[in-house]
Amino acid sequence: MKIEIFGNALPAIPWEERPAGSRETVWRYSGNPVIGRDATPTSNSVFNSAVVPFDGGFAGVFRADDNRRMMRLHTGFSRDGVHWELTPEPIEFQPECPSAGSFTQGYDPRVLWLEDRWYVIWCNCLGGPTIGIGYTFDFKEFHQLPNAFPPFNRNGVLFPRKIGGKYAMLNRPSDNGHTPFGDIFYCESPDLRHWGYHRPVMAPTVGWQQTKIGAGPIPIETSEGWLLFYHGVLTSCNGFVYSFGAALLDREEPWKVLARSKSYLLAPRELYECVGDVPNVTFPCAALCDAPTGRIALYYGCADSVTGLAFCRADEVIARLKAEN
Ligand code: BMA
Repeated sequence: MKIEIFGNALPAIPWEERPAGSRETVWRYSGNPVIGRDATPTSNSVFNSAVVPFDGGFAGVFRADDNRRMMRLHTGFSRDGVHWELTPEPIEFQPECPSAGSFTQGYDPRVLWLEDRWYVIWCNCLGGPTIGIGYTFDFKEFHQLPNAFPPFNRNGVLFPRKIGGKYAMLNRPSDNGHTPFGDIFYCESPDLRHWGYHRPVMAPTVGWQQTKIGAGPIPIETSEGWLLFYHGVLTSCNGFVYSFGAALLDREEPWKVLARSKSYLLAPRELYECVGDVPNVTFPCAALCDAPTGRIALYYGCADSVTGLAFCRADEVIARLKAEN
């Protein structure tokens, strides 16, 4: 059966075919990492990064921890999605209500087109991690909405359209530290400012996703359901290991999981994924998709130090999910 993807054509998607002899469903770009540590004059590391098609090329919001080890968000631009230039100065958000949502530090951004503008959603700080939401029309001027929740919460991911007449978000209640637990929840809002109707979606299970899970890139709408890539964490003798897999969520009731990875799609294996400021981390925050062909380019943070690119095809990922369920 042909799977339909509800999205735009992106013929210029960065792309490399699966290497000869590989049986992987998700394969890495041969030129990884695509963004190194020194992409801004003061960066210590550039990793969990969010990119979108923009103005005939690509734009993004990048997590760049600086050499004071403060967590900053920077814009970046690229003609081909592979070679990036990051703006040296961090983004300064103009808050709508400073007491309810200002930028202090931020990390793990996601970016999406929703109705009439680009939204940025990230892990903001409010005495502890919470979900920050902002928007831009041009990737120059950024505005900030009130935080979605009080602490502690991470991995806020907006859906790219209203569902049941409401804005919809996945999120992951957490603690103030490195959080040895974590389920994905769904919530909705009439105005992107007031959030409620919280519903559980998925909990950790076993193996690579035994400790905690969190939504990754903005979900991709397909005729089989929302295709969600998500990270899962295993606790080893050496600490956390971040891998990622995928799930299919019901299109109109996304808290219903239709299928879910049992085996990971990508796990830390290459040197740049296993060695860095936090070893053994692969953390996807963005997915470009060319709807007519189903080609997907995933951007993922590697060892909390650099940014990598990986590729897959929607129909192959969905076929694998179905085979595992
Ligand atoms: C999570 C987030 C991510 C990070 C990961 C591994 O809690 O802080 O930014 O990549 O831990 O350190």
